[in-house]
Amino acid sequence: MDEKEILGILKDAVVKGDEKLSTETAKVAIADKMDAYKCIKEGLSEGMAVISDKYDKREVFVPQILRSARAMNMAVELLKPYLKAGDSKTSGTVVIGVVQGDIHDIGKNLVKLLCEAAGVKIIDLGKSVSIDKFVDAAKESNADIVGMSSLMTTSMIAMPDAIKAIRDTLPDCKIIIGGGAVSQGYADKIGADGYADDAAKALKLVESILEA
Ligand code: B1M
Repeated sequence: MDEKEILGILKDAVVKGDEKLSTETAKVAIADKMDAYKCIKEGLSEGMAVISDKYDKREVFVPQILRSARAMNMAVELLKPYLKAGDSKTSGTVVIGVVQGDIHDIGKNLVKLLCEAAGVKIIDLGKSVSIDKFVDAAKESNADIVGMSSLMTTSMIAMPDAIKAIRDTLPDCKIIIGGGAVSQGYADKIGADGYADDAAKALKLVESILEA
């Protein structure tokens, strides 16, 4: 199998929600010494994008989406140790979580994965995180950055209050946001320090803030 074929099968495995196929193919990719990040971005994530689109069009429903997410996550777990740390000399602490009322954590987990692979310390608060929890974790860890993710219009509205509460406690802490519900325009509007629309850009953003 060549690289293109492997990426195609990883993508299909996620679309089909086939965890056996996704994990077996991830093992082949590892044995072939393929770039683990490429497998995640150009294989598994592409599959997640296809199934997400089908979900939006009501062509598939929650059970299929959950199977796809599982097929993706299990393959990601196998690929994780092979992610290159890159050339980054960045050090710093980032508190990350999905805002309250929102349990969509697939994208946040990808951001976390890339940042950790680059050597950034991540404190992951998980999903549906309250403002108090963000503030407490940022304070306890003296975080350089707090990253908030939102996939829902009903959860993104917690972000302005969270930004205010974090700034009141830690004025030097930078706040970045991401996730399908938000945009650069929204980040500007609520006074966030940065926005990224994918995990690779989120890592670049984190690195640029930590290096500044
Ligand atoms: Co639901 N869901 N969901 N869902 N779900 C959406 C988000 C939705 C847009 C679908 C739709 O209706 N078209 C819609 C929200 C509508 C809105 O608010 N306007 C929706 C809804 C309504 C719901 C429920 C309410 C459905 C119901 O129960 N009736 C329910 C909500 C539960 C809750 O949160 N309280 C629900 C549940 C679920 C599942 C559990 C089935 C599952 C989540 C599983 C999980 O995450 N563990 C799910 C999924 C998978 C989706 C879709 C299909 C896919 C989301 C996803 O994982 N994308 C989504 C539709 C869609 O997006 N087209 C949808 C892949 C992921 C890699 O992308 O998260 O955008 P994303 O992350 C990217 C970037 O955004 C960025 O980097 C990532 C990687 O490149 N990024 C950051 C993310 N976070 C970042 C943070 C950063 C920087 C960059 O800095 C901090």
